[in-house]
Amino acid sequence: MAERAKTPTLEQYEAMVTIRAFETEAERQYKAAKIGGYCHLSSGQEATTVGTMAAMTPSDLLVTGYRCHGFALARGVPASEAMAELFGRRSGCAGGRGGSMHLLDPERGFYGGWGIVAGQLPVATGLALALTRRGREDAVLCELGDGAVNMGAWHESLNLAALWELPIVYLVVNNVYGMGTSVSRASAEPDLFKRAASYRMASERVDGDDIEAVFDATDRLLGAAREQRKPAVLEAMTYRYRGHSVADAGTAYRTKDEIAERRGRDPITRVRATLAERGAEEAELEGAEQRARDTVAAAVEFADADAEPALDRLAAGMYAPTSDLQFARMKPGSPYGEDELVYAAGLGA
Ligand SMILES: Cc1ncc(C[n+]2csc(CCOP(=O)(O)OP(=O)(O)O)c2C)c(N)n1
Ligand SMILES: [Mg+2]
Repeated sequence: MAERAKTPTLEQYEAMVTIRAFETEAERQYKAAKIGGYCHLSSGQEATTVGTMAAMTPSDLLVTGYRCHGFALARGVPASEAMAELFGRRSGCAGGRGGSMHLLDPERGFYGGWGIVAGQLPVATGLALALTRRGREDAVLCELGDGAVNMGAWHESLNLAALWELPIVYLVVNNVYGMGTSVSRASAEPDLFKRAASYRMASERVDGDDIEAVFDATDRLLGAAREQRKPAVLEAMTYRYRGHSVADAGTAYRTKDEIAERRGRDPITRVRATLAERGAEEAELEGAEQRARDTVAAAVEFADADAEPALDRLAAGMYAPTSDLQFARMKPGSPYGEDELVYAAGLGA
């Protein structure tokens, strides 16, 4: 395999700045009513996002929760297609029918964007099983929040992944809070990575604002997943600057001092300083920043000009092509169906 450039690279810096600019613009567009539904921003978490994505190969698979804009961008989804999805437009990466929480791009190995807390874990675990059944030497990276580790699906998924030796890394993005409850108030074992021990699974914690540390840990764990089918948990310690969603000011459950203190050790500023120390010219860094702004401005222009999805696409992709058979089996009188419609009978119809 070709030697990879040392992290952080200028490209990774540009990716981080692009994510920050994208999120800032998404909030603005939401408040201008161009974006509907929910919208969760990841500003502050860019080192975790870009560092983990840099360790994935093109044929690895990615599954995330709903705070997914940054992951989609870092995985290679064009900003125009991600923004069009937020706008609910037809060129959006989910056809304009998923919105902010359900970004999707299977061709780039990105299987969503999931709105139900921990709902992505069984899906990701199943994908890892599919990889082994098909004899592929790839791995799944499944992102989840600190709030998802108290859900049943977490335990069920980790148990099976360990038992069946599945090639999967569960990335717990610990940004200190769920919607408004801190990890220390929600988790009896607040060192979340330690919970993997219940399943005899490898796990570690990393400074999620240190892109080199994030990349190294993810690279190592994904490597073990691919080559030795060793699943793992990686807990990345980071912080979200904005509220839980754009509807939350984010100040009712944490102090302004705390937010200011975290902003004071911003991961993007850290990467900029590292690159400068290693010899990057100011003009190169500013060039990356300008390209990021241009990319996001063009994405908004693209999304705004794009059409809404056609009405007849509303149910497209909901059922597999074999679903006619499935429904025929459920019809009254079929071997698997009811003789009469139970509901209607119950109602005396
Ligand atoms: C099953 C389920 N319960 C509740 C919710 C509402 N909800 C959305 S996000 C969230 C908190 C999740 O926090 P965390 O996992 O830490 O992720 P973060 O938002 O910090 O990225 C909750 C309770 C949901 N979407 N799904
Ligand atoms: Mg959280």
